[in-house]
Amino acid sequence: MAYRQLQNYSFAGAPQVYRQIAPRVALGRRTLRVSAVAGLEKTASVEPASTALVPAPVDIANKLRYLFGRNGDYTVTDAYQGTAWSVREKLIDSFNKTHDHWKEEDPKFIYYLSAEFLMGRSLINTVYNLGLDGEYAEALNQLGYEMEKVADAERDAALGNGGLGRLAACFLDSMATLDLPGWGYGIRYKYGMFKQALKNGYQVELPDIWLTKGNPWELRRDDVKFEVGFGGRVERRKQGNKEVTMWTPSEKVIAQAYDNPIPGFNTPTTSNLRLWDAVPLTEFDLSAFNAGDYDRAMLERERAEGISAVLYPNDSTPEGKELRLKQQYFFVSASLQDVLSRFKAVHGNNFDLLPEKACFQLNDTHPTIAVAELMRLLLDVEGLDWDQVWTISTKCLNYTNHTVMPEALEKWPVKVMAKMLPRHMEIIEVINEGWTKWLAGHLKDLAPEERAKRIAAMSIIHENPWNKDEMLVNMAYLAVVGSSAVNGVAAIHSNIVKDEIFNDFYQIFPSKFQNKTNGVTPRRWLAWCNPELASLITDTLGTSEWINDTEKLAGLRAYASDKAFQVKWAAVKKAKKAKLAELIKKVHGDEVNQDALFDIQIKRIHEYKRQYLNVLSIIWRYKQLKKMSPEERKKAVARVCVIGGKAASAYDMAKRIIRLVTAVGDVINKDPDTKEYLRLYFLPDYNVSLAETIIPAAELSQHISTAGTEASGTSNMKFQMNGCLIIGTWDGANIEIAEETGIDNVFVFGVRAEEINQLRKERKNFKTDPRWDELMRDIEGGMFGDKDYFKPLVDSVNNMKVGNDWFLLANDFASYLKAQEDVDACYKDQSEWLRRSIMYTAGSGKFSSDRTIREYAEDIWHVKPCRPTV
Ligand code: NBG
Repeated sequence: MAYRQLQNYSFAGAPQVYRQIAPRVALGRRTLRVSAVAGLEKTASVEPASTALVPAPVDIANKLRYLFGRNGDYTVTDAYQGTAWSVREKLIDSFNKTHDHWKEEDPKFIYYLSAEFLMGRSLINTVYNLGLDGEYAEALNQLGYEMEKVADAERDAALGNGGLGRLAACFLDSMATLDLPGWGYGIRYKYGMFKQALKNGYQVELPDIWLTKGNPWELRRDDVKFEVGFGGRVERRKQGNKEVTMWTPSEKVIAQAYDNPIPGFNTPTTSNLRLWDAVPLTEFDLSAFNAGDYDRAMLERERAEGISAVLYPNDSTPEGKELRLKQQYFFVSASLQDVLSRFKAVHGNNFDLLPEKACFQLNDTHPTIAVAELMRLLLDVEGLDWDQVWTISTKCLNYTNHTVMPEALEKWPVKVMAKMLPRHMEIIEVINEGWTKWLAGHLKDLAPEERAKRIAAMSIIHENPWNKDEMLVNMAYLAVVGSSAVNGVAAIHSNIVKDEIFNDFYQIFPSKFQNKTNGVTPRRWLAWCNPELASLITDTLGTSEWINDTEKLAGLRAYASDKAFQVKWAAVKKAKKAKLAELIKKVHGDEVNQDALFDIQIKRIHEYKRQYLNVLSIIWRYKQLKKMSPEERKKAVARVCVIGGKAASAYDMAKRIIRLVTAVGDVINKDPDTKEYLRLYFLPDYNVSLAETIIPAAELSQHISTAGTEASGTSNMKFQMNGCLIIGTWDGANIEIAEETGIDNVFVFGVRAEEINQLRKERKNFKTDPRWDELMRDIEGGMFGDKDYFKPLVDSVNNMKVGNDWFLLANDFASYLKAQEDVDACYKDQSEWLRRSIMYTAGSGKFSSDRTIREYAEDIWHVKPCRPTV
């Protein structure tokens, strides 16, 4: 590429002062191996020396000296920083090789659009995935550090709320591991998921300031920026005999790209998560500053930065917050512009080819504005015709539904949308007009009244059922109409999607609907977080191939009843329990009985997930223990119960549940009669890293949602992989886990999804169990203090004049206690318990996200592996 062009490319739009120094800097760049991703041609005449040539300990010391000014006397955080910045270079080498190859091959790409990516920590995952673990562990040893401790100094990247965001992270790992050309696209939130602390047993939320020490795992792409506009007006002008639409936004920001390389395991492929940061169009309003108006001078910066500042916690309350829509449009627009600009660089304006080169997966409704934005870019910016654009767009887009909770199926008031995105609102109106017209034709055989009813029920724009004066845009309907494929995330959930949530649509387009049962990466969730179990499995199977091919775990079934193997299996679990005990000691100051059954429930706090039901059973256990003689108690199964999870800041009932957990724990853990036999701890600030410590140590885990409410669950799969038994309802992926593990090995209880509607209607007349009544009286009567605070919680499930026990805790209570008794009986027979535990891991092959991603690639994306040559 000519030098001038390079100069223009890199510095277009840069302030004058930078242009003056451009020649020097640009010359400097010529010596670099410039990545294909940035859209630059290679100009390299000199190859930089790879850090692979520098021994790792020296490289770590170099990084500390030249990046941080440290000269010996390192802290653990230093050791982490030096290691991470050193590993980063190897990651970038792999990233560049992959992207050079992909640029050459020009395969079809999958773009995973998600408002959340819950990545957790990167160091361990990166060194293991790149096969550098031995080298860096040794290097750290030479510097006097242990890899595990050093890795602990990393802050979690918590750019997600829970399951949906973590799923996106697992998917990226699998896409890279399977050599699938694909990127994630999202938002680089400055503040991730809030940090949770406890104050007197109540949740308090603190900001997650995760970028203060820099982020070695990202690369800012100064040459990848796009303008994103909001508000303003739409005009039409004649151009020749064509009418063109012009949208003039009243506000504009810049989306600045940051790349986060994603290493695959056992492959040279390193793919990418591109996150967008919002920055102002102009740095600073100098005229306002000169006039002494400092506030105004800063205003644009603040307004822009506000867009990518915080991750929204997923509240149970309906969201109507404009900023959230702004965030959604911001990242979707930048991502689509980015993809189209790369497409055009190779294929010019041959947009009919787009569906063969790109497809987009909408992770829930959050990125659904993509339907209108892709239309707008192709119509208004590229000048294509409506019909052509609609065909292209629907071929490129697919939508995954992740929840049946009506409050999470986003609907935006037409007024809000029209003000913020006037052109998109027009486009959605035209889509809806075409859609409802088409429907009228399709349903022509129905009686007029019935037809009108069906059309109204399927209209993308509809009345707010709670406010007749307000019209809403139903984002899920927009996604269904505007996509090629729609999928649920577990078999039962996909059936609910077809039979209930989108049944009208399913009847019309049955082949559009699919199931893709979730999965989790066996790297992070078994091999890297439980290396002891991983090496036992590898030794036993005689191969580590199971890490890429989890179906091979089935080979463990042959050892499930083998006593010698059970002893080894038990020893690993014991070691992991000791680690969790250490953590409990650190947080709560208590020693726990490490021979007790470790019983865990970790997930977001939500009424449908029923942590409350778990607490009720713990109180019941406590009361039984209290009644026993010391001799009888010795025969009881001791339990250490752990509950962890965050409550959305505005979710009042969830916060009360947390307080109930801590209040019950305060009583139980101090009681000298029972504390040997029962403990309950709330572990604050549940996040990915905490899960990596807790899950390997768990013996029993609780997945006890009301049947039909948990779309899939993914922690259930992580527990299963780590040989943890499950007590659960017939819900989400529990069902498939039970099928793979052997249903008799799972403690299943509770009513079935098909019964729920009827039972809800009859709940008022349901005859509650006497034990339930007793517990309600205990909590209401102040057995755990805070009685006024707990009153609404009791009322929500027990006072039918106030709450309606929507999640049917009372209906499942008795069968839950029975299942808990079965757990105790089984635990007393350690050999049987261990047999089951082994059967869980052996049956977890299906739940690798590699399997899930392979299915998406084959059935929805039609994207093929493209592996760089080493
Ligand atoms: C969650 C569901 C889980 C599911 C994950 C991943 C949202 C909106 N949904 O059951 O509650 O496992 O998505 O699919 O976070």
